[in-house]
Amino acid sequence: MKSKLLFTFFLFNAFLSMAQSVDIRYNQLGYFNERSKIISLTSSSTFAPQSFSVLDANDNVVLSGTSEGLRYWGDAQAFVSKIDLSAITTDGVYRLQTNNNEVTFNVGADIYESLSEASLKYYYYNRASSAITSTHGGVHARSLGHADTNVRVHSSAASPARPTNTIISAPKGWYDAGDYNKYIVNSGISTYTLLAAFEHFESYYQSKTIFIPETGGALPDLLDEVKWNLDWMLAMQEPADGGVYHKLTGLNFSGRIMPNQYNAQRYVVGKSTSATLNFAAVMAVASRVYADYETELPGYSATLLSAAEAAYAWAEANPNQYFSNPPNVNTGEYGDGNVSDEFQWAAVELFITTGNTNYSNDINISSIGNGTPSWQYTDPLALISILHHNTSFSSSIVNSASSTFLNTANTLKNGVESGEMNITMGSTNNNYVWGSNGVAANQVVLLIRAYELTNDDSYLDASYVAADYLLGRNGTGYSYVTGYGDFSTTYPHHRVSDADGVAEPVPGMLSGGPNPGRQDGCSGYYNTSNAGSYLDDWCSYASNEVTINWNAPLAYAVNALNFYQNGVALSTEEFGLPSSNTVDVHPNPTKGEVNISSEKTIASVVVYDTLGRVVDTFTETNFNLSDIKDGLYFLEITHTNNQTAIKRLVKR
Ligand code: G3I
Ligand code: 9MR
Repeated sequence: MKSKLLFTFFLFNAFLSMAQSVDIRYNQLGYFNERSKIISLTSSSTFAPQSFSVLDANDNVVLSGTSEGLRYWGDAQAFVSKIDLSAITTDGVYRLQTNNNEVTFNVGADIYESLSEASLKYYYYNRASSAITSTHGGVHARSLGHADTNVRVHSSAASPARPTNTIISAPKGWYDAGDYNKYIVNSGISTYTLLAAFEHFESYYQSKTIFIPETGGALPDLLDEVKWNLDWMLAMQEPADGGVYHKLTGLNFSGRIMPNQYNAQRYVVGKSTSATLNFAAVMAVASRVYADYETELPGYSATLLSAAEAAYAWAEANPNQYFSNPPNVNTGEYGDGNVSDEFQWAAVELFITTGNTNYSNDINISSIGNGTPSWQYTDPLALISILHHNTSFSSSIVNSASSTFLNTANTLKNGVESGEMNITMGSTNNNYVWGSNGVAANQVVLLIRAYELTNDDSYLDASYVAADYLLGRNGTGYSYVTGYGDFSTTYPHHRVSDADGVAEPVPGMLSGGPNPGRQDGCSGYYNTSNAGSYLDDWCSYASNEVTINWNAPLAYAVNALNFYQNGVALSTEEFGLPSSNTVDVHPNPTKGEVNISSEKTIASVVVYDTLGRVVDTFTETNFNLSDIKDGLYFLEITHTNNQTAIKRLVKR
């Protein structure tokens, strides 16, 4: 009898462990207190709805229920069931228990604070021509690699002014990725994305510090970091004709060594229309951003603009010089046989910066497509810039850009709200490519832009939920960001992280992610599905490399989500004052003009920025803030009876 009982007990346990194949996929950094909190359960076979409980730090059950109906997620060849924990709005550490499984998750307001810094700091770690100091790099300090002051002109790039083997100097810039090469088109979209982040959230980036050697200087840190790459890009333009070299690389990829150990001759290779137009667009954006820093960087903005204009002229004269690797060059190709999108993007940026009709005449709005941007497909960048700088364009251009843009954003939002996995990925074609996590990160950026365009909070909520994908709620359960999450990418195809003798990889790097192409031929992939073709191993350069163009949308997204939520979190308690719904501030968002109405008489209004600094003080109820930076502010409105109300105000 006893042994029969024991047997039943073993059987029961065996059953339990079989049933334990239902995985909990969740955002391993946490969930924002005021936003949706979606958890996904997945298994390769069908499973019954799971009952769940959420326990707080004192083991009190704060929520319980049953997971939603089972759905089949084709991209992962898996079954999924959703748990919605949005009802939990109190900050804290919680445990989610399902039938056979348990995870711990955070709820708070500063969920992305640290990642917002690390995702940007990655660019410092990836600097060419610089030592990484222990002051600024800690355990990841390293010696200088690649001065790049002795670079040869490859025969593919020779010109009358610079024949083959001419020595040029093109220092600085960021290493592209896990390799030590520098490629214009990929640098370009990365630089654009970071500059766009600055343009779109200027007040936030004014004070954002990432502890680089330039911190504390005259420029915001982000602009110092971006300048490191712009300076290199400028050196990639041939002064005699305005054409831009496609890349600066060795003839082959290096071995698994540190940058200072890699001394192979470097070359500038080929000139291409795609690189030259990409350069023109980025330099035009940079010129208008750095124009505000003329005192600090005299002449820099003008230098950037003339580089942009010379590049555009070269591309017009050489409209189809497509790049492919010359026979003896085996580094990344970044080829592109269609440059109509690069033409539109460059014309748009040059027009915004100069107002010159030569550029607007080249814009054909109906030819500009939507979708997710990439190093190869830049139309969506043109749409983003048109919509942010809408006052530079006619209403018919803006309306057309807006409906084209929202078409994509709505598809993405629909994927988040109604798809099997509540993610953007897969909802538009061909998302699971080499660098699919870059696609996912860019899709979060698109949702954020849709929110800014429409003021419709459902886009913002979707962008928070969509970001879960990168941090664990996905087809493998990995947080794809090094150093962040309980189960995160640890062995990226990143030569520095591999060769530096430090066990931990450089933090804050977004891995390439699932890629069913699996071109590296490595064994041990999680599985072979679209969303599962991932391998956390050095071997897997096709799914586990890190790059500047994938980290840029990550940085854009987590910084924006950090910015919005901190605004909410600061709210009234920050000032120890009551809020009020009887006081109305309008318009809100505003371009400058502010009207305040209240049932009682107002004595004064103090305007604070998000760091709590006083920006301005008024005694009137109608005033103008057009001279302050775009961003989030708090108005402390004091009445003559000393009653005070706090109101949020968005300036844009
Ligand atoms: O252009 C075709 C498209 O027409 C077709 O529909 C599609 C089908 O999958 O393929 C497209 O080509 C892909 C191309 O990227 C453009 O998206 C290739 O299959 C794909 O293999 C190629 O991957 C690129 C990879 O280099 C190999 O060339 C990645 O986008 C690119 O991010 C990656 O970049 C490397 C650099 O070369 C070197 N440095 C590291 C970096 C990241 O791994
Ligand atoms: O290490 C290279 C990686 O940085 C590139 O993105 C990738 C692109 O093709 O190529 C990697 O190099 C591999 C090469 O292409 C084939 N042999 C193995 C190399 C990696 O060890």
